[in-house]
Amino acid sequence: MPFFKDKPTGINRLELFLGLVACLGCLSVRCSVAEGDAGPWYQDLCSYKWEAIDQDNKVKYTLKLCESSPSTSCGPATAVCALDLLSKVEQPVGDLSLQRLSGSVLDFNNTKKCPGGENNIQTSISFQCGKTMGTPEFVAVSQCVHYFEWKTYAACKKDKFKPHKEVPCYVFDSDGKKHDLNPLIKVSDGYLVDDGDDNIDFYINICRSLNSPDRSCPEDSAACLVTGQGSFSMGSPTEGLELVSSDSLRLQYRLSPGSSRPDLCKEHEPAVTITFICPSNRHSGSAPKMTAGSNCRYEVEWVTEYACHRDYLESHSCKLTSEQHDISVDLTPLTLATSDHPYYAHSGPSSGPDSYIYYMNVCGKIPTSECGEDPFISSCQVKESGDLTKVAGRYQNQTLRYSDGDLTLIYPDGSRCSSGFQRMSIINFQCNKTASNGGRGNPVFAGETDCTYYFNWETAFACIKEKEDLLCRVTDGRKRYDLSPLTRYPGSDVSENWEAVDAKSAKSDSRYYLNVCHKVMQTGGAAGCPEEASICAVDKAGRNVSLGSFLSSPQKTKMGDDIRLVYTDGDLCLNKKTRIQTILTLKCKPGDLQSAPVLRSVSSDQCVYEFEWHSAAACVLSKTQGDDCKVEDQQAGFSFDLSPLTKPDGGFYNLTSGDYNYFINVCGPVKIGSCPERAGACQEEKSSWSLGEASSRLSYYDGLIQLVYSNGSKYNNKLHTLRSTLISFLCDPQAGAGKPEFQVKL
Ligand SMILES: *[C@@H]1O[C@H](CO)[C@@H](O)[C@H](O)[C@H]1NC(C)=O
Ligand SMILES: *[C@@H]1O[C@H](CO)[C@@H](O)[C@H](O)[C@H]1NC(C)=O
Ligand SMILES: *[C@@H]1O[C@H](CO)[C@@H](O)[C@H](O)[C@H]1NC(C)=O
Ligand SMILES: *[C@@H]1O[C@H](CO)[C@@H](O)[C@H](O)[C@H]1NC(C)=O
Ligand SMILES: *[C@@H]1O[C@H](CO)[C@@H](O)[C@H](O)[C@H]1NC(C)=O
Ligand SMILES: CC(=O)N[C@H]1CO[C@H](CO)[C@@H](O)[C@@H]1O
Repeated sequence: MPFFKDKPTGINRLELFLGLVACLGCLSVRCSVAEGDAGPWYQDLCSYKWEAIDQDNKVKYTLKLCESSPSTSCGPATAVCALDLLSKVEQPVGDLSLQRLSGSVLDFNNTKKCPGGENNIQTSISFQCGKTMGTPEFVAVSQCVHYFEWKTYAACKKDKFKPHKEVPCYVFDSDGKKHDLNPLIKVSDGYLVDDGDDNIDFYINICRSLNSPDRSCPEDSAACLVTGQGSFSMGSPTEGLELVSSDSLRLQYRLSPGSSRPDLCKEHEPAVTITFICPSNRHSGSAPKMTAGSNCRYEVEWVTEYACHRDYLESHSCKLTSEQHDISVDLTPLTLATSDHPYYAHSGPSSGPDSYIYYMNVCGKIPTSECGEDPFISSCQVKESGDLTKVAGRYQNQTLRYSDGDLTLIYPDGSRCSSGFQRMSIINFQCNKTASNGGRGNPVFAGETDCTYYFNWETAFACIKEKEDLLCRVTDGRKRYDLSPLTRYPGSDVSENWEAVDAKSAKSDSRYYLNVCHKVMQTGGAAGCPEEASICAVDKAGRNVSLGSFLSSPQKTKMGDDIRLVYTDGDLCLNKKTRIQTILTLKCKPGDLQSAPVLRSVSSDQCVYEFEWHSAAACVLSKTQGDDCKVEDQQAGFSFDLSPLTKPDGGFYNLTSGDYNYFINVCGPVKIGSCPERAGACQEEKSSWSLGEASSRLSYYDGLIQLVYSNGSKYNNKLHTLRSTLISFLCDPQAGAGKPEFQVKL
């Protein structure tokens, strides 16, 4: 049954897709390579003004590293300007002319003495080798010395991670909260943007040029269109990341000056806008998705947790709470008592002269006094040959961070190294449900850079329960599927579980609640379901049985085009030996995201439940259009012909909604009464309006088949919007030709 929508704004996406198709057929481009002027090793950082915020003291710092850099508001002679965010008083804390570079530490002295101290006010920036341009991080202020730490490729030896072009990749929001996309930057290669088009590939990197020798993208490109004809730059990083709102950020790429525009862009200047969105919940991280692309202007949307402010990702305790961080992590079971033996890890060849032992605790003092009695020492470095000990980190100002899947604990404030930097330990926790030591596991030394010590630690207490979402997609050659539109979340539009229908008996003993790639929500009839269950049966007696959990991604079936999602590890079956599993077979049903799954069979031992689900979410992702009331995509393997629905000789489907009668035809005009000529849909009350000229151009978009009629009669508003109509078709083998239903009028 087709239904239709009267909607003036539904057509952009379709026009944009056409633009993409028009981009094919092009020539290769050469780009000019700008030579950087010789300068200090941190020359690449000179082009920008940098900011850092001391959240505790509410001070905002602005940094101007070089003469050529943009000035801070303290004036052109100031290298570091400190603004007290509460009093709004500004103060230089480092002069450009009083700079001193010793190794990787850059100091800016000031002429003023520290009140009550010996030394002058000054700033000390400790650089470390990093893979990206990085950001200055405020570390501490002590005796009027303002310490910053900066991990940047500029500080690496032999230009190890130096890109062709990179721009600053962080931003502060109006609350002074930092949003940092540096972790998303790829040192080599990039991200494939989900554009739904099989004929082209669109690659992007974040804030940095793509380094992708295989795809021969122009050297400076950060967005690259790869077609059968070649690879074309659609833009380079030119400006840094911008803030759009507290939960969205924007990055724009333009062609670098001097490089020529690809022929396929004709007179249009290529431009790429990437919008990063902090998901409203911990669930919705996704791949970057193209939302528009015409005339060489591309818009990409990316939902990622890195777009969220860091306070959302981080805590300074041993827990991340679902209230503040939308996720529950609790490492306190790892904390040792004073009578326990400390955790430890070795570095270097065991008992060699450069061998160290690191004693550790998690979120607490190590139960040993090798590094002294300071009550906050949580990481202690002991040289095995000799009595050299150093504090490698304290838990007092620790940071626990969870972002797009990584859980790290950072212990700062260890003993100062010769650079002035305080030793620091960073532990990367990984989930291992069967870790040794009763699930606690042990730290393993992973490396050291400039007084920062890295450890890996597999433990059962780092198993994050909500990690599932990234796995709800299926890729099969060039065909892509995504079941996540079926996932239900608390607080979203539809915040109830799916409930399956029992095909065998209408008055079944049990009700079946399920979710897709996610746990069942413990609400409504599923309130008593086991927490881990992704599908749960509740019988008349109120007993709730897990029929399986989401532990593996959906797969394409070996035969046919169906998607199979298997939930395993449910409750014990009747034999009390094996566990129940559920097989969901999803079949493409264009246009239908509403239908529920149907229970098809239960094995006699009640160990295997099989459901079938007809849904548009199981249709191949594609954006295609076709003429003559037909649309097909051979690669994606579909073909639709709606011409049998066309009523000949201006015939129509008739329906009534409110005070209006509507007459519509499919892929052809209606002829009735005073309806304007050529109208494909017509609205009638006392007089008649065209809701759009008939068209036979059919489109397919991720399982939805749509027909747009535009250029209808003028609307009664200021802009005199022309009325238009969007007809969506829902596949229903039983319906025959069906009849239209009215949806919304906008
Ligand atoms: C800072 O400058 C003062 C003189 O203005 C000088 O006495 C002091 O040694 C300098 N400090 C550093 C660390 O360069
Ligand atoms: C470190 O933690 C202490 C106690 O929680 C706090 O008073 C201090 O401001 C913190 N320092 C920094 C630099 O965060
Ligand atoms: C988990 O830890 C156990 C014990 O150390 C080890 O045998 C196993 O290989 C680990 N599993 C993974 C997936 O690393
Ligand atoms: C359309 O349907 C309405 C209500 O069912 C009816 O009153 C009207 O006569 C029909 N119009 C035509 C042209 O069939
Ligand atoms: C709408 O009408 C204008 C002017 O007649 C025309 O240029 C345009 O192509 C029409 N749009 C469509 C989608 O038919
Ligand atoms: C709310 C509810 O009824 N929960 C029950 C689910 O099933 C288990 C065992 O079958 C019971 O222990 C719960 O009380």
